[in-house]
Amino acid sequence: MTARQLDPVRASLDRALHALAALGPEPAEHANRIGAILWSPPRIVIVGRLKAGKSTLVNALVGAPVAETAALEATSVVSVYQDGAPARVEAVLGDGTRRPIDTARGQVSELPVPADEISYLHRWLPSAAIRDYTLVDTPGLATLTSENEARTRRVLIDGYAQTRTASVDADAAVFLFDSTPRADEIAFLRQLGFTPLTTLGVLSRADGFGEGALGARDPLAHAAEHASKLAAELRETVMAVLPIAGLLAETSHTGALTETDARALAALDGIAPLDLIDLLDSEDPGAVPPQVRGRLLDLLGEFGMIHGRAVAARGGAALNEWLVANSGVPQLRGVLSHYLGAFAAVRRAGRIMAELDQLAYTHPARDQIRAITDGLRSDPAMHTVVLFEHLEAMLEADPTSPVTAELRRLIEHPSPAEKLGLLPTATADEVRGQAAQKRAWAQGQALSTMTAAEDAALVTLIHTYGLLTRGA
Ligand SMILES: Nc1nc2c(ncn2[C@@H]2O[C@H](COP(=O)(O)OP(=O)(O)O)[C@@H](O)[C@H]2O)c(=O)[nH]1
Ligand SMILES: [Mg+2]
Repeated sequence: MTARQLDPVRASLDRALHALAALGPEPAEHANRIGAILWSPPRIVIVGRLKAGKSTLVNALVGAPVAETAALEATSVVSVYQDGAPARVEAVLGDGTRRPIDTARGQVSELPVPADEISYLHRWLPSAAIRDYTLVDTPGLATLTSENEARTRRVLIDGYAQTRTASVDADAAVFLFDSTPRADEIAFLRQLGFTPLTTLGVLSRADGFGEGALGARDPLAHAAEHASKLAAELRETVMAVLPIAGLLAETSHTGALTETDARALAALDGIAPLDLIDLLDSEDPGAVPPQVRGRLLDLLGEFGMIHGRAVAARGGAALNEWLVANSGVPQLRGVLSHYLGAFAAVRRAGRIMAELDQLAYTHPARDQIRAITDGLRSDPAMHTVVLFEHLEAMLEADPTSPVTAELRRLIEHPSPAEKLGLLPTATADEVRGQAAQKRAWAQGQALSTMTAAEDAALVTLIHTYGLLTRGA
């Protein structure tokens, strides 16, 4: 593994684990266990109400129809999708034991034991799309079935505290809602314990937003406008809100759309939208037979059928491209890999620090281990990870403290100017001046802190502003 190109954070943690392993055979076992966390990609969990479009989005992101969206038994358990060959599925039971499961073209039709005994399904499939992060599909919350909600909670929240073995240990969340999220959904999200930097909002089913495909307004544009309003309202909970038409993305990213489909859709051109929707409900034989119309509706939805017809005349490839462009998924992928995935990796590094801290308290070799963790915390490569630890602690202790806001800004932005709340065009002198001011402010705050978390965070803030003052 050391031959692999390491990012600086992983390289530092890897060195620390090697130092731990060098302390003896028993510490080496701990190093291996913790190393498994370091070397598996961060996990992004998809949460939201039943029928919000979670599994559809997973299929679109993975690029294959792997997540069951019909009312199969498997939709009622948590599934972890990880890059790996050969494609296979295991059921992880409550006690951590694993059972292989038969699949038909990747789909699970039958569970080997009752859903209640399964903590989650662990699914491997070779897919470059999930190389950098693993996706976790959940059954859904606060809906018709309280068992689904209980299962989601158990594996994400309760499972974590009780039995580590049967928990999925997610590092970030994508929160799907199809209108304005309800108070209980936001409460659930807060309970998951993610920071706003590791939580992304998705306004799903954008193709049917507002009055839908037949309304006076374009639903995609309407959804985009609503999403930016929600992003401002939910600023304390999510990093952004993106509008997504998961169905359009699933159809175009999984290769479900054929040339024949495009031809059939093009043959429906010229019919007024309202008449087209009526036709979809009827058994009228028509130029395009009812079962073909039904298939098109499943693939494209009403919006895709009405507005895709003109594009379909140019062929399947053109229609596919149009679906991708209107789905919002390319933008989502960008945010997942550049922001959410990156912050999830920071959180994962923080979890490794926490594991080492635990050993530094409990292990007989605690003094040597403490030296390793102290070394890590003063390593410049680990700076963002340390700030993130403080942010998590502050969100719990005092989310509205100005210290919390400062930590968030420092982590969120890559450039020194923006880290300090200046415009990216600020001069080096302005940056140094602002850093000095912030440092003085933090020193003042440190004289009368409200909580232990704030006390500790301010020590790090003073150090950070000090570095920025010196232009580091
Ligand atoms: N029109 C439209 N339908 C969608 C979209 N996303 C999901 N659906 C449909 O909504 C239903 C529920 O989706 P599913 O992904 O299983 O929801 P889950 O319960 O959150 O996993 C399925 O019939 C999907 O085809 C979307 O973006 N647009
Ligand atoms: Mg589902």
